[in-house]
Amino acid sequence: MERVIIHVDMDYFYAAIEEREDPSLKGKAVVVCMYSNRGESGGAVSTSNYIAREAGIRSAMPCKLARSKNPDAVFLPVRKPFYEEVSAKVMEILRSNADSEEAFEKISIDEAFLDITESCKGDYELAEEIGLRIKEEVKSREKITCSVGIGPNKLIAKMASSFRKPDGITVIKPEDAQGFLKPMPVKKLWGIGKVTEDKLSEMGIRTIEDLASYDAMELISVFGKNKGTWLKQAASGVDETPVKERTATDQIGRMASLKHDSRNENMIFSLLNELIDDVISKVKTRKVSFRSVTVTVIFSNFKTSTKSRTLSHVVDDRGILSENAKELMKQFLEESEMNFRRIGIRVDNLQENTGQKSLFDF
Ligand code: DCP
Ligand code: MG
Ligand code: MG
Repeated sequence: MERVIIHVDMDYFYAAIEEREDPSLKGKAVVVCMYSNRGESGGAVSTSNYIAREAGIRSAMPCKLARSKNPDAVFLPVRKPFYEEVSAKVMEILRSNADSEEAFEKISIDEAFLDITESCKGDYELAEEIGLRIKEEVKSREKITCSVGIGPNKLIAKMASSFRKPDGITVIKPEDAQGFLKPMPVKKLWGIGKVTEDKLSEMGIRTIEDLASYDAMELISVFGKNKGTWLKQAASGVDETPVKERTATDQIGRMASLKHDSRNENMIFSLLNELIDDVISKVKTRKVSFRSVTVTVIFSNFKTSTKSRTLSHVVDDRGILSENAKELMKQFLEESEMNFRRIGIRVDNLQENTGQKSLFDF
């Protein structure tokens, strides 16, 4: 039987929770900000409700800029642990609607895939009923809305859920998948980043249809075998990766002292490189991927400070680890004047590699 997959993404998640908690926010522009340790001026927007988006306020934008776009908006600080609790409740509702416990995959704090092939017996009308039921259940129990996408694979389901937002549902049958993707700009293809988008643009490829009809060998010659093949398949609406929960485990980290307290970059970065090697070799042995990178510095006065980064997807790549770790370390060097005593690096949000290549391995 052909698969039927649902993707659910919560609407303006953090801001929606804040609205729910404080009804006086209803009707106002709400912006949730991640303030840096430099206070309000250094923060970036986590998310905003749809009223705030009308003024052009977007995730990752400096809060200062957001404030200038709508001075009347209500700015609130992120309360991540609380949002995690709400997320856990939502995820339980979603999981209970999948074919089985295992036919469920949470991919971020506010999104998950559900395989519902068995429950709907491959029938898209039944699938839509399940989608509507999920929306209803989330709304009545958690008082927030979500958008649902249904399709023959994860790629189509994911792209369908963002097609009508907020509070939408989009059902794409297998025979409609190509037509659904065709007119979209390539950057909308799930998994395509800015670099790839620019490269494709140079090649004259603008829409997903352009990409789907492009010569596969040409794509392979430009992007290499894995990515070239993936681009061609994804643009044609093909994605065979299974819905499978990746079990989160602990973390992998290493720390070491500098030979003597110092701010010497060569010394710090060469030790950091050794630590990266150690961590990556453990990552490879354990066959896991990670989604966040944390760098710790213990200063000569024993004060400890950490900086983390969450990546857009899970990886087990040395280059990406190294690039992020080095950038974080550079920030430490720029922001502090004190000598470093010890440094550490850690990866977490670990997921077991499924053996099957995911979209993001390319
Ligand atoms: N988030 C963040 N920083 C970003 C992007 C997102 O902190 N740069 C957080 C806040 C979001 C949550 O993750 O509420 C979920 O991200 P989404 O991309 O799903 O965005 P929203 O749920 O906020 O809005 P949408 O209705 O577009 O899904
Ligand atoms: Mg969302
Ligand atoms: Mg999301």
